[in-house]
Amino acid sequence: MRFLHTGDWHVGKQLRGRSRIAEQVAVLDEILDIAVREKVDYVLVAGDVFDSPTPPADAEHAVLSFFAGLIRHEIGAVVIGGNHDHPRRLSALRQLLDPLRIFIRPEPCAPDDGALIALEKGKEKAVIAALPWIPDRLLVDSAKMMLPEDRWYAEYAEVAGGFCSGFASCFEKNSINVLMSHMFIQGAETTASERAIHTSAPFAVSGAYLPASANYVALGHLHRPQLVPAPAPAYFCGSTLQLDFGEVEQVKRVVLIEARAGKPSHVESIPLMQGRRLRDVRGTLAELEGRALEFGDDYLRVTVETERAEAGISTQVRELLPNAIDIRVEARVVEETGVAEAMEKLASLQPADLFAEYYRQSQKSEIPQELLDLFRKLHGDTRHETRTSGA
Ligand SMILES: [Mn+2]
Repeated sequence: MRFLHTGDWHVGKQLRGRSRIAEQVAVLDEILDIAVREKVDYVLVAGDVFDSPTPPADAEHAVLSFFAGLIRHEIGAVVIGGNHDHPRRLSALRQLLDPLRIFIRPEPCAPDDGALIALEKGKEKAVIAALPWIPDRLLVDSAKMMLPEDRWYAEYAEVAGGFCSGFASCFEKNSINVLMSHMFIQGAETTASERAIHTSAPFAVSGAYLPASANYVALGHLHRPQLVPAPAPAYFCGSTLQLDFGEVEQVKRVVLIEARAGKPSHVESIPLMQGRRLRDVRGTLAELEGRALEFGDDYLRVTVETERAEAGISTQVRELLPNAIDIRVEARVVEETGVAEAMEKLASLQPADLFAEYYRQSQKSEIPQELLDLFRKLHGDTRHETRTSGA
C-alpha cells in the first residue's frame, strides 16, 4: 500500500497579521496532485489541521475542499487531532466522513473505539493506530496536580510513551502496521513556530517507546521535517509552509511510503514548491533598494545597516520593501554621549513643548496655537486629578 504523510497544515495561520490562505490553498492543491500522481491509497494527516480552535470560514473551506478532492479521486485518509485543533470541531466531521474513508480521530480513544483503523486493498491489510495529541488534562487528574509539576509532566511522557508501545500488541503479523501520533519526541529539533509550552522538555516522549513492529510511524507536531531516533522508521513530516522566520531555509515536504507486510518500508521525501519563502536580508538602505527585485514576493526579515539611528528608517524600508515583516535597525555609530545629552534636553522640556515637537516632526508643520492650548488645558486637568488622588 502507498501512503502519503503530511500534517501541521495550520490552515488559517497568519504571519504578523497577513493572511496566508491563498498559499495554504495552493499547497493543499499541490499535496492532492502528488497523492493522485503517486497513486497513493491513503493520506495520513498527523494533526494541527487548523491553526486555531476557531478557524476562519475560508480555512474550513480549504480543508473540506481538500477532503472533497481525495473523495473524488477515491483516495482515503486518516486524520488525527493536534494540539492546535479543537477536538469537538473535528469530531463533528467524524461521522460524516467515516463512510467516505476519511477517518478523523480528534482525541485519544480506545483501540475498540476507533483508535485502530483497519484498511484493505485487495489482499493487502493495514492497521493504522491513531494517537492524536493527548491533552495534559486527560492524563493529569486534579489529585496529581498537588504533586510538584515536574513529577506530573514526567508522568505525561511516561503514559504517552506507554500508549505508543501498547499499540504494538494490536499490530498484526500479516498486516502493514502504522502508528500515527501528534507528540514531541525526545531529541527532535524544534523551531520557533510550535506552541512553546508543548515542545518543552517535560512533554518529550522517548523514541524508544515507538513500536519496533511498526512499518512506519507518522509523526506530527514539530515543524522541521526530520527522522527521529527510534526502533522503527519514524518521521516528522513538518509543516507545509515556512510558518515563521525560525523556518527560513527549510524545504518543506511530504513523505511517500510504500509499505508491505513484514517488509521494510520504502520511504521517500517529496519537496513542496508552493507557498512564499521567508528570507533574512541585510544591507544599507541603498543596497536593499538595489536588491529589491531579487527578493520577489518572499516575506522578509530585514536588518538595515545605517550610520546612525534615525527616526523613520523603518518606514522607509517598508515603503521600499512592502513584504518586510520584521525590521531591525543596526546603527554603526552608537553615540552614547549624544544620547546622554538628548536625554538631558528631553528632561528639561515641558510636556507641551514635547507635544509641539512631536507635532512638528510627524505633521511636518507647526502646531496650531488652538491645539496647543487645548493640550495644556487637558494636561493640566490630568495633573490636577493626579494630585488630588494622592499619587
Ligand atoms: Mn504544529
